[in-house]
Amino acid sequence: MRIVALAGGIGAARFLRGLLAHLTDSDRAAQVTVVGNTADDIVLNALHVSPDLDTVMYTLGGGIHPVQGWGRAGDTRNVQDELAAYGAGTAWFTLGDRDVATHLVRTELLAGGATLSEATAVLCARWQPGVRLLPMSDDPVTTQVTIADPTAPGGARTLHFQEYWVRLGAPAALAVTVAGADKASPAPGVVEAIAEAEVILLPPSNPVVSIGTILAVPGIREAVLANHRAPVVGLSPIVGGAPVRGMADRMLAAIGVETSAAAVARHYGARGSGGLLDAWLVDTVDAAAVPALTSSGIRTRAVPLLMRDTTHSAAMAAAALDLAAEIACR
Ligand code: FO1
Repeated sequence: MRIVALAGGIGAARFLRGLLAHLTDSDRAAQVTVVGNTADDIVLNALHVSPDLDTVMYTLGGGIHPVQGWGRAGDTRNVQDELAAYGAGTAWFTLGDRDVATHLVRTELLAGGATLSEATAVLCARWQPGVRLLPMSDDPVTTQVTIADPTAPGGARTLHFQEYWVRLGAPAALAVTVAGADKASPAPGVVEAIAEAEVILLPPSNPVVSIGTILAVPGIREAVLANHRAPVVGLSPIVGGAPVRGMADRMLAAIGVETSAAAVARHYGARGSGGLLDAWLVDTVDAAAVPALTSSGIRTRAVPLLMRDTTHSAAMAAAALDLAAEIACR
């Protein structure tokens, strides 16, 4: 079975780990292609960091820092400390020593003319994540967030997403822009993978700065909509009115969407009325949303969505694929 997932960072990576576990247990031959968000990418000390690609690669490859959900397990911070001693680091963004090696390899490849896709393939050759990991684009796309700042001209300031999220802790946001998206193209293989998919999954990632940024690359949303054979099944990143992790509530507020499992589903839209979703999984605490969403054309089911361990995320993946199978047999 050909599965495509549009993936952001930690939530998506943990879900994908469950998906692969479920596919193995159920002995279902499947090729999983992950289209990874690159709008979080940042260049620091001349190193190109791709947080969402690395989180998927490390998580599925067995190298992730298990508590942080980003960076490498067992990492140290000697480079970070030495940079600080030179007054040359970015203290608010931690690059562990092992993680730096990943960015050195990626940056060296890019400097030699490789594309981000080519560099990602080289890194994945080591990590063997068990999925085909494709950047959403090889072109520069950057999420920027505008916040109120009385000291700034016009009373507002626009920041790189990482500075907004990591340095400032994601205060209330006025706007989110995906710089460069309009000039970007889908990376090689992305449109083809979506076109040939038998199931398309939207894991529990941030609807605005992970899934939204992927869909902002011209051609990607269109490819999903054009594939009428593949059920599109999403899993809510919002449980009981709050994001399971991260700052999705502030990002949703910035685009005028309520922070609820139902509102995010409506934001993605029902396939029947020009939107993306055939089906949507909400957590059991949000079961009250099931009837209205289902009658709006999005087949909805309530299942536990908290990924405490791989058993939970595998069960979520099973529920998503079961829903997809139900729809495919429609
Ligand atoms: N997140 C933090 O909260 N603090 C950090 O210092 C930090 C460093 C970092 C380094 C490499 C990397 O791949 C990710 C890192 N992240 C850090 C997480 C990152 O902000 C998020 O993974 C995504 O960009 C949002 O999902």
